[in-house]
Amino acid sequence: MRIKQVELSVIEQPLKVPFHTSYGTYVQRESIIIKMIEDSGAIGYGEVVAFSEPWYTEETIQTALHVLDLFLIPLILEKDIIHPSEASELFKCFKGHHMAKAGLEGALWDLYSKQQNLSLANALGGSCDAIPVGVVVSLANTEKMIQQIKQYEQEGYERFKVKVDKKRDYEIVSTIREHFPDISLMIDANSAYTIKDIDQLKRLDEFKLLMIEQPFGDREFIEHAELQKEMKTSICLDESIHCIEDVKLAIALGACRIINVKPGRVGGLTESLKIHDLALKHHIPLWVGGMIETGISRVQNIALASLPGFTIPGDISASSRHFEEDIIHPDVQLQNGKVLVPQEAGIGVEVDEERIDRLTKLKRRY
Ligand code: OSB
Ligand code: MG
Repeated sequence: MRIKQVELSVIEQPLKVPFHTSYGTYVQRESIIIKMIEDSGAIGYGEVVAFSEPWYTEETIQTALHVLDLFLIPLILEKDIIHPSEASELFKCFKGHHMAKAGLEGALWDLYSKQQNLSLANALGGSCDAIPVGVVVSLANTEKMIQQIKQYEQEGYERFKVKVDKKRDYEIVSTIREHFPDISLMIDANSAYTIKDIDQLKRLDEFKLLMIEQPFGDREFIEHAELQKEMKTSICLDESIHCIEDVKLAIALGACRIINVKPGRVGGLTESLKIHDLALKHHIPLWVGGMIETGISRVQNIALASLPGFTIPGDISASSRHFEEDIIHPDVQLQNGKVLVPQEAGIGVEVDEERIDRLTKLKRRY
């Protein structure tokens, strides 16, 4: 593959309803859509999943534009690239900025699988046709969270992740369990706790949660290990895992029993595959996390989740969970609690350029 042109579109979409986490509230979503054109005229799409603010990781839309512009795009333009993993090797000369790198690498994976006439899922090594998925319930008053779960249960979701904060964790989880004694339920703390809160967290052991996601800060591997030793409930790491070395560290220390993989956070699909193979070897179940992203990332995430190590339903909700309309056709929909894995070559869906243009605030061509 010889990359002739890269186009970046910064788009902005309002969320259907504000999304509350322990970090703060998201009301609109800015994203960078990457369109890559190869010599043959073939087109690949990727997405940079950084947020506007550096709450979740250090990266933002603006830092991503900066490193794409000055450092990453020049590395791949007019180079012969046989396989997307070569790009992730090239990118290693620049530190960090995983979401910017993953955006480009995603577009290369789309181009590569189109060239090979394979679905992205097959190109990655996945084989199933449909995957069970979960949904995230944002922080709200408890009554509203119960209503949300009822609605999502009717829509067919099989796993429910509830955002909690330190003040209301017990109240939220106990009330949900009273109403839904048997659902597959987990919580995501987004680093709201510290090691001093171990006793408070241990009280949640009685609710048979599927897992507790990222209770402590992202560098607190030792603290997570201490907590995991004291709790029956599995700990899952999200923000802590930036690369395969973080997975090795987590396994060596016993910092978690489950890992959430987000291609953007770990620098792309190639790194996600490495993490997959290592986790499989160590019997660490995986699931694919969500970033309130557009359909381009959603279908990429579905392809990744079709690999055998992804045994827990991920945050791969339908397009309609966050947005009135998606930028892909067909958009992601639930069928009997599952989403279908696209079978066409590449990401396997049409990208709606017209809609992207309507949402675009800034466009750059290289
Ligand atoms: O921690 O998984 C997270 C959304 C924004 C920032 C961080 C996280 C999330 C989610 C995913 O929980 C929500 C979704 O994509 O539906
Ligand atoms: Mg999380």
